[in-house]
Amino acid sequence: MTKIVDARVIVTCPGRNFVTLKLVTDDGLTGVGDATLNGRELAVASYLTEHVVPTLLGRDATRIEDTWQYLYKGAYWRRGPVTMSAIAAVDTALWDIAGKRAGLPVHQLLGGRSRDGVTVYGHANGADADELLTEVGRFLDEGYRAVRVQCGVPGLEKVYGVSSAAIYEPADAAVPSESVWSTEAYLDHVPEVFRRIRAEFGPGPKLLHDVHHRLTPIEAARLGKSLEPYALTWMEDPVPAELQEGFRLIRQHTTTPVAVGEVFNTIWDCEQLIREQLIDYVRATVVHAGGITHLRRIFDLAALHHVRSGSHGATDLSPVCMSAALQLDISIPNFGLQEYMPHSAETDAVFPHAYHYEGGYLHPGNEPGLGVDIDEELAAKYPYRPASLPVNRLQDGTLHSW
Ligand code: KDG
Ligand code: MG
Repeated sequence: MTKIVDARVIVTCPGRNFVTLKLVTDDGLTGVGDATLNGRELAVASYLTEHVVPTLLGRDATRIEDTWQYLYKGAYWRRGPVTMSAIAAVDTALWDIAGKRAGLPVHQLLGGRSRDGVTVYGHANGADADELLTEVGRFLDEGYRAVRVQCGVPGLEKVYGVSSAAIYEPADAAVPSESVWSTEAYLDHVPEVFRRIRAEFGPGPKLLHDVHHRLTPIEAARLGKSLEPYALTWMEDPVPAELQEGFRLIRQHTTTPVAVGEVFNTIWDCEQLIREQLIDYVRATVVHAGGITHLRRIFDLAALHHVRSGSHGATDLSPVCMSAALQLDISIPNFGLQEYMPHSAETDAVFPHAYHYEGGYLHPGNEPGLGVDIDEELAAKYPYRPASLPVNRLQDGTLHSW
């Protein structure tokens, strides 16, 4: 038995907000877990501080599964992003400690490497198709094999995923900013953008597109059909996924592969999607889906049904989450793709990490544990700043999914 003797919840804003849990054991090991929930950071920090930390002190750090069950079943109130992000942070930190105790990277505890590197996709975007083509070319020159493509839509001032900023950051104001959306303008524009990309770069690059939950199933079916000639690797979040059956309708109409899951927090959010093979990629990730323990459960179920992983990796997931996600990516049999958007230099300095990018792949490194830490002294220099995700309205003012 090795006891947890300290548990610190660290909130820091090196360019954007992150919540990190750091656990310390009586034999001097430390472990870190990401608990960042974009725009709702303090809710998870408070859940951890008030309700979780008091139950951790004195607990056996080697009992990872039991601790997960204790926090999940013991709360009585199951699921939900706040609870599951808090559980994820504890679970991730315990895996980190287990790896350090064994002197092995966590992927060695998960069965070892199933591949040599983790194929990642980058984000190319442009205000118009010309700008976008230049960006796609830049990613391909940097060695990326897969590129997510987002383009401005004529007549719409702001479109999800399109920005001139070097670092992706949608949480742009303390009180949510608002943008205006037209499904008609969007559906009219997107196929031509992909036609131009394939005409310029040929069939080689894997192309992805994020719809960001904005369509109905029949609209998504139409989009998928119109994109079939351009052979996308996936169409992401075509519809909000609360209604899992909604995906059946999309499936009946198009062979464009479907990816979904960045807002999922348990296996129950995707159980039907996976079991009925209504999707091709499940994009849940460590921090929001209950940690390494629970995400591996999701990926194992997915493997039975020909569904691959496609973990979320936006910049609002800290390098701690990325380090943990890479341990799973490199080891599971049904890996698909990993999203990768480099963090700012300030964030990288607060979270020194062993993973690195090379020629289209991320490599988790071979450090014991997760291969990541938080510099607490530096983190303290960046106090929390309120920041919210935007909301989206139709042209007549109706609130729509963002
Ligand atoms: O916090 C929300 C972002 O992580 C999300 O908008 C990013 O859709 C996203 C993606 O695919 O990375
Ligand atoms: Mg997305």
